[in-house]
Amino acid sequence: MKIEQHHIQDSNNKNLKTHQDNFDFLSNNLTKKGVNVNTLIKKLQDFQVAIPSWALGAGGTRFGRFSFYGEPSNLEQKIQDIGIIHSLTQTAGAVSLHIPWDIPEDYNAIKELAGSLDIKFDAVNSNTFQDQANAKESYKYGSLSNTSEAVRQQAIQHNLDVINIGNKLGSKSLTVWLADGSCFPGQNNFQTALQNTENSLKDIYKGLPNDWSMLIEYKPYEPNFYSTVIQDWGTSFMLANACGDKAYSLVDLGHHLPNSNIEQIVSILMSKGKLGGFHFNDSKYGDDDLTVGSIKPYALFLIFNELVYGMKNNPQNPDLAWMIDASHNVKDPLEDLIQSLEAIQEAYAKALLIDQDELKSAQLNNDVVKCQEILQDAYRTDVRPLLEKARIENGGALSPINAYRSLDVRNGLIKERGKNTVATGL
Ligand code: LRH
Ligand code: MN
Ligand code: MN
Repeated sequence: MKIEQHHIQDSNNKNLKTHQDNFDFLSNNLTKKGVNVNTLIKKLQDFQVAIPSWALGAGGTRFGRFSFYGEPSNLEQKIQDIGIIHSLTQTAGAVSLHIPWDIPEDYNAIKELAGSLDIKFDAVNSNTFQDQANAKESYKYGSLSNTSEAVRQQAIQHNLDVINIGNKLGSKSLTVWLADGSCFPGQNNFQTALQNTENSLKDIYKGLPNDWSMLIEYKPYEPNFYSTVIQDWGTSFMLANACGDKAYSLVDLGHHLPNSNIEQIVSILMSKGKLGGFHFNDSKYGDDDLTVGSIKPYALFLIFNELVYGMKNNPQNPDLAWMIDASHNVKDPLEDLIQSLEAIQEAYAKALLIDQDELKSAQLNNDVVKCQEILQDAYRTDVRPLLEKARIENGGALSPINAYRSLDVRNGLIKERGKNTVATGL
């Protein structure tokens, strides 16, 4: 199923007048405040977020999984689904593959398909948290940190294979997330586990092409519930420094203990030039992988404030690999992703509205009230007409969710693929 331009135009035409009125009102107000609306719209248009290949089927928990039917059953169909999201939102111009869940069979065909849908291949993700069929060694007690040299070698080789796969597709970064850790006190020697991990990462790093980066993701717990080897940003930062200039930390919003100040982490990593990637989601308790902005939209805005500041003031930090890492059990996965993309763009637009010079002078005057007013004035602005304008100028939908529903996309997919599809992955 492919969404044609005229489908989108037809659905836009119904609400174009209301959009234009809302846009004019907002644009006038912002211009009076000194905001360059065109520059802002261009920034929104340039901000593209990768969709992970594992988020296109209905997610599950270990208690069950409920299908929405018509889900993709191979990589080609997954890329087609991203094409649908991208044509409506104009924000999902990249895919992030998880290997071995999504190894391309025909590289040229996959590249051609992605190219025709304006989709790039972003970071490739390795997987040493599950045993693969016919694997010689088991990751039951860890991968890059394992006490067994043979297991570590297998995990290192897997990462090198993933780089090779990504290279054929045009990816430029490898994301490493390890489940390694321990479930009970005494099970692991913390120092040995960390040292083994550092040595293994250095071996992978040696195989990294010059124009690639290695992104090291951290997470405090799960699936190990007593200790995790790369538990926090400090450990990730330490390992990235040990590997070299092309290694960076990756922040996944769900990978923090409750009430962590994620915006401060983002800010410090950027000031050190070591924030390489970002996984968006939201959570109430842990790594819940809920729709971005569904629980703590103000926290997301504060994080974007630091990202915007860092992107402007920290040339030592590279361009970031942005990805949504969310999938849910009770929503149509494509609608879920559309909502996440909207929340990301909204938080970004609001952060761009913050008058950084005014904020700086209020900070220098220790005018705490003014500082808060500046942030909250931006946060309280309804920026949706800006998002709409950015989208429709690029051929996207005024309201991606409404268009998705009025075009009856899910039923179209069910007709095409049938009811019994099973997505691979989590
Ligand atoms: C781990 C994680 C990591 C994995 C993905 C499936 O919790 O965030 O990024 O690759 O989920
Ligand atoms: Mn993640
Ligand atoms: Mn996660």
